[in-house]
This record gives sequence, C-alpha cells and structure tokens, in this order.
Amino acid sequence: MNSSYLKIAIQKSGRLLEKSLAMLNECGIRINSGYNQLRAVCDNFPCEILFLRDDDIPAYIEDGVADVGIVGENVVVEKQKDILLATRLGFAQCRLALAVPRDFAYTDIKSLEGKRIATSYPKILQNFLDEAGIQAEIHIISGSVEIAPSIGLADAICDIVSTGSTLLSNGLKEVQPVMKSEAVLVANHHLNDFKQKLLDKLIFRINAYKKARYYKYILLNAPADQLQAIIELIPGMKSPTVLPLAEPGWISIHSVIQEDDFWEIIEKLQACGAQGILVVPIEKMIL
Ligand code: PRT
Ligand code: ZN
Repeated sequence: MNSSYLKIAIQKSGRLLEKSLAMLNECGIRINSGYNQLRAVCDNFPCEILFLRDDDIPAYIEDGVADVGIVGENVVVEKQKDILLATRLGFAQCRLALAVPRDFAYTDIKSLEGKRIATSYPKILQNFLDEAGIQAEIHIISGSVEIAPSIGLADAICDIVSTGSTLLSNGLKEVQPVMKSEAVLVANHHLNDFKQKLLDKLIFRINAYKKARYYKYILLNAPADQLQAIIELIPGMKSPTVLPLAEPGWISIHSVIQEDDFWEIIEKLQACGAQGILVVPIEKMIL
C-alpha cells in the first residue's frame, strides 16, 4: 500500500460528483490533466482521486483501498462498514422517508403493520421498523423504487426524498421520516501518521470552506453615534472593523454575518440609519 499520499474516493458519476469536485477544488485540491475514468492525480496536494460507485465506497475504505471518501450518510449507515465519519459536508441534503399511495388511509406507523415495503435501504428500514415494533415485509429494489406501489409490488416505499416532486408525480405521499442525510467525509480507521496528518489538513480546509458558505461579509455606512447599536446587531468574529468616512460624523463598518440572519438584521440596521449596505460572499473562513 502506498503511504505517501492520500487516496480519496469520490462518486464516479451522479449527484455527488460535481459538488465533491467543487469542494475539493475550493480546498486547493485540483485534478491534473492525467485524469481518466478511474483515477486522477492532483498537482498541489499529495493525493489521488479514485472514481467509484457510491455504494462501493464504504467497503473500499474499510479495506484500505481508499483512505477517505465522500459519500451520502444514507449509504454509510446502510453499508454498516467499520469506518470513521470524519465530518459532514453540508451538501446533497436529503432524507430517507416512508411514503404510501395518496389514497392509503395512513394514520401512524402502525398502518404499515404486515405491509410490503419496497426500498434500496433494507438495513436502515429494518432497524427503523424494529424500533417502532412493526413487522413488515421488506422488498429490496435497487432503482426506481417509487414505481413499486403502482405496479403492485409493494404497499409502501422507503426512499430518498429531496424536493418531494418524485413522490408527487408517482401518486405517493410522504408519511414518516426515517433518517436525515447529507454528503459526509468518511475515513479508514487505521491511517498511518502521514496520512492522518493529510486528513487533518483536509478537514481543516473543509471546515473553512463550510463556514464560508454559511457566512457573508457585510459593509455599510452609518452615523458614528449609532456604532454601539450596530455592533450589537453585527458583532462579527472578534469585533467589527470601523473606518471613518470623509464626511464628518459618518463611519464605515465591516463585519461578518450568518446568511440566515441577514433578512432579520437588515431592517434593524436601516432603523439605525445604516446606508449603502453591501453583502458579499466569503471564499474561505478561518476562525
Ligand atoms: O451510480 P451510483 O451508485 O454511484 O449512484 P446512485 O444512483 O446510487 O446515487 P445518486 O447519484 O442518485 O445519489 C447519490 C447520493 O445523493 C445519495 O446517496 C444521497 O445521499 C444523495 N441525494 C440527495 C439523493 C437525492 N438528494 C435524491 N433526490 N439521492 C437520490 N435522490 C433521488 C431519489 O432516489 C428519488 O428518486 O431523487 C429522487 C427524489 O428527489 P425529489 O427531489 O423528487 O424528492
Ligand atoms: Zn449508488
């Protein structure tokens, strides 16, 4: 086994590929031109990228064929491999949920007693049903689970839901969440020291990337006598930067806010006399 670089497994094609590559790119890991269908080397980080089917990634990591990988948490939990969940990545959010035909008289989970449920996630579903004390027949299907009820194969399904439009267009309704999921970085439990240091470096960069996505840089002008009120609204990481404007009695304040808070704060800032408010994306953020 080569110990001088980190082998990173990502999905070969599918929903995770583009965002995985974009995140690695933001972390300074760029694939060089020697890129083929199976593997690629990187110019500026000692790593190799392996392109695999997402379902195979947990086993390859457990076996040490790859050192780390990016995969949906739903796949990690289903595969039950002995691997480490290193960090959540904040993309490919979805949920695994139970759904039934629209005319199914569902009241609670007991409505599924004795029913046939189609899924690609038999272990997660079995666990969930066991905890709920429900006995049902699980039918394992590897794709197009949503059509199982309409072709008479099952009474219900347990599948990934994101917007819910697939369920809707197949005459199904979501009745019970089973697990939440997002893309995660997973790792082999027995990395050597060199690889462990590379993994730590990667996680550090990923955390900076994740934080930057949740925060925005904010710049505004305000009357100097409003400084204290504005600091309370946008306290920033340590404290905001305050610069005098050429116009006497006015200052410019620079700070960082969470994107989700923006619309809440903006009216309060205006009430303090803030003007010329700019909110700009942050590329990396290290606290
Ligand atoms: O070929 P390979 O085996 O590698 O890929 P795959 O076909 O198994 O997986 P892929 O690319 O479809 O999804 C990879 C991962 O993305 C999943 O394991 C989830 O963690 C995550 N993810 C996020 C999703 C979705 N959103 C999603 N919407 N995976 C699948 N879907 C499907 C779902 O199965 C259903 O058919 O999209 C449909 C539902 O979407 P909505 O928006 O209509 O609700
Ligand atoms: Zn798959």
